[in-house]
Amino acid sequence: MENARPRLLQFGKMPLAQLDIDLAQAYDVHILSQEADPDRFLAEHGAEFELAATSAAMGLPARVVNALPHLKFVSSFGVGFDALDKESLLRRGARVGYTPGVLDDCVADMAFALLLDAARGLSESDRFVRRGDWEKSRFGLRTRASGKRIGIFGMGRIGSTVARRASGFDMEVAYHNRRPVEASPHLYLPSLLELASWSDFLVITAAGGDATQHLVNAEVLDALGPEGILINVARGSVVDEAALVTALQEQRIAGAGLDVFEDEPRPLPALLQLDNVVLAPHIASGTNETRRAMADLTLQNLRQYLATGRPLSEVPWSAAQ
Ligand code: 8YV
Repeated sequence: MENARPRLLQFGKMPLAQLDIDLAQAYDVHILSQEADPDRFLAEHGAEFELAATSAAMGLPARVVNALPHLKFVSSFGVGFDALDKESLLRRGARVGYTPGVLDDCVADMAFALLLDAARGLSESDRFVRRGDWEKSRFGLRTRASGKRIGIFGMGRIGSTVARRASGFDMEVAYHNRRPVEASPHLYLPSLLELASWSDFLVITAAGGDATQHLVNAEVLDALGPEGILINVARGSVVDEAALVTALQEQRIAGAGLDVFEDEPRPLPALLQLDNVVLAPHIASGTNETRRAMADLTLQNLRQYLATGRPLSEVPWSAAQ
């Protein structure tokens, strides 16, 4: 029965080891990154694959799509699809599945973890205690979070989950989005600059990609101002990281909490020197429960594509929509 399993090109190892096992059980999997010479493997075997699997972090570059002339479906583990090469996938006519909806809670939790940490200096205070500084001095006073204004850039599923968390902290909520969200009860501000000026905390939950590249720039950070705190759980590309470093160094904003960076896993070295920023290694969806739910949807998308020709969750620009 070995050969009855559909062939699947997996771009690399998945962010959940069990998913590698699950995929290998259901499919005749070849992991491209584990081939001694991936380019040669693609040249020799690329035409044998109709199915591929990847993650939001790994993405799928044009170089790989172009080497898979019969590619029909890609199942991607993650909600972001900015690293999947849209042009080559559209040209190929391949459909693309992804995993929205199942990670909103954990990503919103992480936004609040970073927000509270950046406001109250939790990570910094941990370093303070471990260094033995408590016996020598008092930890400085920090910023209150509850009751403050939270500005959400990107009012999609994750943004609105952040807004729900904010109500538990008695915060005022406003947002900016390409267009107002009809069902949203919150204040819509028509520009990111206005949102930043209005906010005590500016939380980024907008999708990455060309449309949002560096939208959070020096001007937006100055609008957020010296009491303001920036939180990013979306994509590093949305923020001009060099401008952020300067704003933090010059204390033109009060602080930041970042789960994502322009060049992962390499945050700008200057960030590592600053105490007014909390850094996390892109772990917002990184709980056992959520990663399992993402894995299940990745598998379900493959199964459903094979059964019906359409996955359960398909990226908005996926072929023939
Ligand atoms: C993933 C993410 O953990 O879903 C996304 O778009 O960025 C994260 O949830 C990561 O990209 C897994 O590949």
